[in-house]
Amino acid sequence: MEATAHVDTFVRDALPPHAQWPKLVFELPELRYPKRLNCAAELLDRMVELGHGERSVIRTLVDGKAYACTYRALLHRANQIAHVLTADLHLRPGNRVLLRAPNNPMMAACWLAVVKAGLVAVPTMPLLRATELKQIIDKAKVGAALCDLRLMEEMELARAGCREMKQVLYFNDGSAGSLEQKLAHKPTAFANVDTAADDACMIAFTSGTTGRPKGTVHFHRDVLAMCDCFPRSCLKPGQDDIFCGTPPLAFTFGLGGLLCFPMRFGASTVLIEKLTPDSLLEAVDAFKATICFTAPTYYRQMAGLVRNYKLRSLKKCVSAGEALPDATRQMFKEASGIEIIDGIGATEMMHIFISHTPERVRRGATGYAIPGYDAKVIDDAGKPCAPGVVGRLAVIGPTGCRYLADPRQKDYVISRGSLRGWNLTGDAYKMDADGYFYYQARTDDMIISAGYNVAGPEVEAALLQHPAVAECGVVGVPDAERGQIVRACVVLKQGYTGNEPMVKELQEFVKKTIAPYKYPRSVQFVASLPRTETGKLQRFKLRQAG
Ligand code: 3UK
Repeated sequence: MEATAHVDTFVRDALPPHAQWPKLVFELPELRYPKRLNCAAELLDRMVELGHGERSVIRTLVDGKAYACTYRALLHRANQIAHVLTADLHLRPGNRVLLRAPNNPMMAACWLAVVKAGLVAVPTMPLLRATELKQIIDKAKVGAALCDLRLMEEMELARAGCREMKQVLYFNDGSAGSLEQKLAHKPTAFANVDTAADDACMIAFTSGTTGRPKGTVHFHRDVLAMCDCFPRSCLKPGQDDIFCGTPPLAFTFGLGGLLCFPMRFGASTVLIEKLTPDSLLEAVDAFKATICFTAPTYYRQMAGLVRNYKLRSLKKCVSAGEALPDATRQMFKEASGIEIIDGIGATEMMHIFISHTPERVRRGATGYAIPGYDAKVIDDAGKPCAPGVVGRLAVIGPTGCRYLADPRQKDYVISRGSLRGWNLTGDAYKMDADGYFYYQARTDDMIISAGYNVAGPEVEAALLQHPAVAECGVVGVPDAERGQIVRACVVLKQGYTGNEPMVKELQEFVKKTIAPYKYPRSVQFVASLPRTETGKLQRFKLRQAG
């Protein structure tokens, strides 16, 4: 490794043992990075040097009115915050800083400031509670936090239980002692810390549904690699694009799609704190957004609302976080004329590694391994499966999994044999002869009923083709006779009634659409489905519910 710029080497010391590191490949010319690199300087200072200073970078609503901030204004703001971090909070390179806010300009400026100062950002989802925050603070030994004033309550509860957390500054707050007040008199220039390309700049915690959260360590180089892979080969943005969408900046899907990608290309991003399918469409219209990032459930709901909006500006839509059912893809295309770009990414891998351009879409497939990455479907012995055979997804590329001091590292990165250094995402996939990958289920979500393997998402995809079904989730529930049976939890569209004839109709519909043995023996009608902040269905909650 290159000489670190970190004075506090806690993160470097808590990286996995070398034998368990992912193997990285940098074959594409655009991925050959210098040994010393500060990714925030590349995304911000360098873009101003290249002449983007007076162009808009962040757009938002202030009291209902559109407002835009330029690259130069963002640079000045981030530099001032960096001075507060070093001069007032006395933080030293390598120290961790918790970040907590909805998607807004200050959250973006704070992330950039932390990274410019050679500190390690620990972004957290706005909805996390004190117990979850405390686990993260303890695990990453976080000593300082920058937090939106409106998220103060849980922050203070967490802080009270953590001796480690010594300093918290609040922002979006004009009062004495706030971050805004402290930065106001700081210089607008800052000497970025000259970090190594493989110094950590961020710990992203997984939005895991079970077990203790895992911290994934990402280097300065990884942030640029995510910008130089999926966007360059699949999304192809230009400097006039306006990005918009829902994923939190604390989720790497959102950090890339709503901050780093637009900045890498000199484009701009719309940051709005709370978005519903309706208000997202409104924002697209109001800001003339051209690119949208969100989860499949949003596209499904937006398909029904699109006709209320003009949407003339919108050109490209990216879906990730969970499988995009083909029915949703077709519904959205009929309503908007846009072919959604699906992509699978993971917090461990930083961003998307299998995807496609709109022209190269294949129905039912997530896509192909994007340039820079390679992917295989393997069996339990680690051998590649024949086309069409379901197995475990393994991937390799310029980014890979490094858990912060966690024995689960050996479950994600293969440490033996010919695929040593490849990442196992925990997904069951199959590949066709042309190298397109078809999502089946999470490997631990496969339903085994009377000896048959059933993938919940396949049954969901079938049900979603029925005109009465708004949304659904399919899980396995214990059954004395069959081990497990397939249960569908269904949200019906308005005007349909969840009664016995409807149960029968949905069951018959599934039997006609896919192999009959996969039909849901149990159908429950529910008002809504439990989802995470990132739009993922919480299957464990469906399994637990009666
Ligand atoms: C699932 C998908 C099918 C899959 C993420 C884009 O979701 C992201 O990261 P997470 O760590 O979850 C990773 C897991 O989510 N998944 C994500 N996308 C798809 N399954 N089709 C998809 N298109 O199980 C994966 O292993 O929360 C997504 C970019 C950055 C991300 N962090």
